[in-house]
Amino acid sequence: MSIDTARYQADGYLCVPAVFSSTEVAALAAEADRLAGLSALIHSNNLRCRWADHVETGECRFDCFDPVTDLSPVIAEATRNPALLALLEAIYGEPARLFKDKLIYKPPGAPGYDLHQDWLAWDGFPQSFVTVIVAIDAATAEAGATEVYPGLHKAGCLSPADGEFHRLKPEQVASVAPVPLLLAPGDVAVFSGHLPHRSGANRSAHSRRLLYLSYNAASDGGDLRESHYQQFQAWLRGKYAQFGRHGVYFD
Ligand SMILES: O=C(O)CCC(=O)C(=O)O
Repeated sequence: MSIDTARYQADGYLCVPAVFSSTEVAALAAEADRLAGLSALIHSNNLRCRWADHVETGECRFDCFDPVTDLSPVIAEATRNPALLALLEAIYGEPARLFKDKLIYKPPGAPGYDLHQDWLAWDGFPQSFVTVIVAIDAATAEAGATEVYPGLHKAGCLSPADGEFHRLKPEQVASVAPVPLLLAPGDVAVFSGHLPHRSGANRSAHSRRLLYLSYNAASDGGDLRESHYQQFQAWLRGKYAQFGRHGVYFD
């Protein structure tokens, strides 16, 4: 696999086809189905579950597990895929460490994601943070593929560095045309934590299941996943409490 790291540095993202075989993709799809059936786990008070309203009916539906690797040895194994780790090592010039792991289902009618950067101004949040998308289903424009703004990662953090999550304004990316990350099952995309991105709704008839795996360079904090999730869940508890929701838990 040849990895165009110069292109990654210039654009802030890279797509690599067929990193996962069709057999591996089939195993990931079966795992995604199995996890979607864990009805005792999928609860609005469970901090690992995220929800989104259907764009037409307004129905609130399950959208994402965050984290997911502790539920699934198959998905945990995918985060250690040798070709994926080689891609990250080429970008970093050193080994990568898993920081965060999400499985986004985005069923038909699910809304898109507002324009944002993934990097957050939290204590210890690694500068080397990148996100890897592993396509389980095809990410098409109709299904709401993630769209990135090439080169704008070079501007660094475009929001106040106050520890809050910020949506970006369209005028902050107006100088650049967005590029949809169109992926076939098994393809991978990697993008910088500072690369602005968004997505549209899923207007197709099929779910658009993608793994969103984030990593940091080993020398930039080492193994941070556990401390990240402690920090993230404390932050979530605070947000829920602001809305009077005190019965939340992590399971
Ligand atoms: O799944 C999508 O459409 C976008 C997800 C995203 O931008 C994110 O999780 O940061």
